Amino acid sequence: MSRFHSMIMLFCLFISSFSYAQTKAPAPFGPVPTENQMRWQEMEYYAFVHFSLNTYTDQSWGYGNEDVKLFNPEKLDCRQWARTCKEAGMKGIIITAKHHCGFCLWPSKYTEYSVKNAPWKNGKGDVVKEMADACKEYGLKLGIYLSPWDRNSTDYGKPEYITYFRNQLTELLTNYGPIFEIWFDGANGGSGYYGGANETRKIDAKTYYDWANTYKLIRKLQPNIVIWNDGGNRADLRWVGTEGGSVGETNWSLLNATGDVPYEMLHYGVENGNAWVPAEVNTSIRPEWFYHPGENSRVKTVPQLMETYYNSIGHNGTLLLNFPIDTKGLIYENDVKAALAFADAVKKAFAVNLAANTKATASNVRGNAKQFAAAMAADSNKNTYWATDDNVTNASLTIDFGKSTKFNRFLVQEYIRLGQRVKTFTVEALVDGNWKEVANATTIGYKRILRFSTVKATKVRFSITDSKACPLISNISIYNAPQILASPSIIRSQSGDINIIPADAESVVYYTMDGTIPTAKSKKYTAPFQTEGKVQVSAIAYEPASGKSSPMTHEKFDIEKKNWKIVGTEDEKASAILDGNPATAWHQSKDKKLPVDLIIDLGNEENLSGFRYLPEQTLWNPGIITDYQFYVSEDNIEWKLVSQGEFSNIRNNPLWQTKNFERVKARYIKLSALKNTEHNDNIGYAEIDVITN
Ligand code: FUL
Repeated sequence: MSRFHSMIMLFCLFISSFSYAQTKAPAPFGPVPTENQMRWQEMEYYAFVHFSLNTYTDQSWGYGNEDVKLFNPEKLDCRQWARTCKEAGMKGIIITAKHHCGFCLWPSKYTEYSVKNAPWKNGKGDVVKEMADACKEYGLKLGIYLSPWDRNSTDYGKPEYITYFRNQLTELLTNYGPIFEIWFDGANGGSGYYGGANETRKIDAKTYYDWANTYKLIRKLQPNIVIWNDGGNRADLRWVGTEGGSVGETNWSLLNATGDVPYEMLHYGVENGNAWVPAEVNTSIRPEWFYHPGENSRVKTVPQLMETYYNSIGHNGTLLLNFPIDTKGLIYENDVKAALAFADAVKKAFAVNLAANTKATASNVRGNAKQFAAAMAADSNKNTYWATDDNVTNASLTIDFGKSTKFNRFLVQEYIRLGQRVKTFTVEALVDGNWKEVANATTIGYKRILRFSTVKATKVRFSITDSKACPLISNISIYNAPQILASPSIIRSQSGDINIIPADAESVVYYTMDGTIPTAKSKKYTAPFQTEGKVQVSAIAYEPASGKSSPMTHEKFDIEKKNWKIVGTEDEKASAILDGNPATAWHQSKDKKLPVDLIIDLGNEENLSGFRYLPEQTLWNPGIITDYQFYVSEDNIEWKLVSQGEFSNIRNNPLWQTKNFERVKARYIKLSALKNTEHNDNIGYAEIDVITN
């Protein structure tokens, strides 16, 4: 090489390193995640396991007086739990070391109410230890759920309990290796056994636990942990305001460090919040958290779980999916099947990234530098990103497939280490030479997945239409997910009409009423039809073009409600309670004070052995009953009390509540509401039903 050439080369090198140095990486904008939060966010999907004395009493919440002798799983196998979670693609397991009843799954030194006094392994067992070992074997991380509320402890409500609580925390965070997450349930205080006191103890959840010092202790013992706590006691992660399995489409990973956090803030985050508090979506694979044999056929289906996937991981959240451990000490086979089928469906949906190895160009590239080029969003490297110049808050990136390509999913990720920025964006497809918008959305965050009808196009244009600061996009992936048919829903109106509603218009519904499994050869549903008395209906949605069927929906209906009347109200809207439609509700008049009664005339004398209550399903006007009494009468004058108690966990998980009682003949029923979730007098009902035999 001549001297001249080498001089030119040196000059070029100098210029390029100069321009490289000129293109500074963007500065962080607003709050950013800690390393612990980042590690947690990247786990995306992990399990809860609910196991305690409740497993043996068919309860949602134990009172604290249940006998430890009940705990004797014949086949307890934490390796089966870990294997299932691993095969289901999960990255960790959070175990209910202690639920509200106070029973400890580990032999705590500080209480007698634990496995050490249970017949299981002659009191020598330790479920938390077995769980920790199984997690290690399967390469999963371990998390701990420790209920702050303890309905067994004599000291609950007194300062001594805080020492007890911290002692237990210290045991759990010292003896079982690294813990990735600690979970403190928001249910705090209320009635309980409390060492025999059998009373109601109220605490102020914000001050009683002295969380600031408890958090210090936790971080000292487990520096890499993330802390989950309910909204009022701000920690590292936030609840999303529902246990139904979704977080808002708009989902900022931000809250304010102090102040109240109403439902909207939990669900959507706070756009200009001053603290990084990302969302974790917790939901169960069955309606309830603990094992109830009656729910063995109510395990969520693949379409339902996929819906949850898109509404959690696809909405900038993580997914914490619960397995109730059964009485034997295993994850029940139906739940295992569902989890594996769900994992398979996720794998198939995201099998081929159509954006990989395509040409990406952008309307603006930061300093025209290679390191921030559009290609950085399509390079499958989470540490590189496409960035624009500082003053740019709208910009677009175009992916050129090079050929006509079918797709129906768009996945996008921000480089959140420098803050969450994007406020709104659109996705367009170039179809026959014209740009057609296929989706638009608000926030992105760590990960956002958009679903739309399958489109065939040569190019995709992703346009950020508003952003808090210059956008930083670390990944764009495009997929063509196979269609999955959702199960139809079945309702029966007050007059006895069965309505079967398919989830999408293109499918045909087939049904049976004799308990057999419907197929495309069964009776075709065309319009609502009349039924009388007790009936059962099973239905599937079927798509003729592909020959695919949905999972089956099965509903059992008790006696018809044709002659039922709500007594003591002229309000016609009260019929919402009897219309069979969970989406409609009725509320008692505002001036009624608790206890508030609802009386129903069944029209005939019936053999009653239970009742069911479904609270209002919308999030805005709940009026949910927590404490009740249920009476029956033959004449609407003399009443007999046949059931009373609480609807446990109904606030967070507003499911059908079923209460059984000794068989009794009656024509009138009265549900007396004693307390509600809001501590006021608002009382509402979506549905009321009876169980007869
Ligand atoms: C709720 C609890 O009360 C439930 O029993 C369950 O543990 C769930 C994860 O959190 O608030």
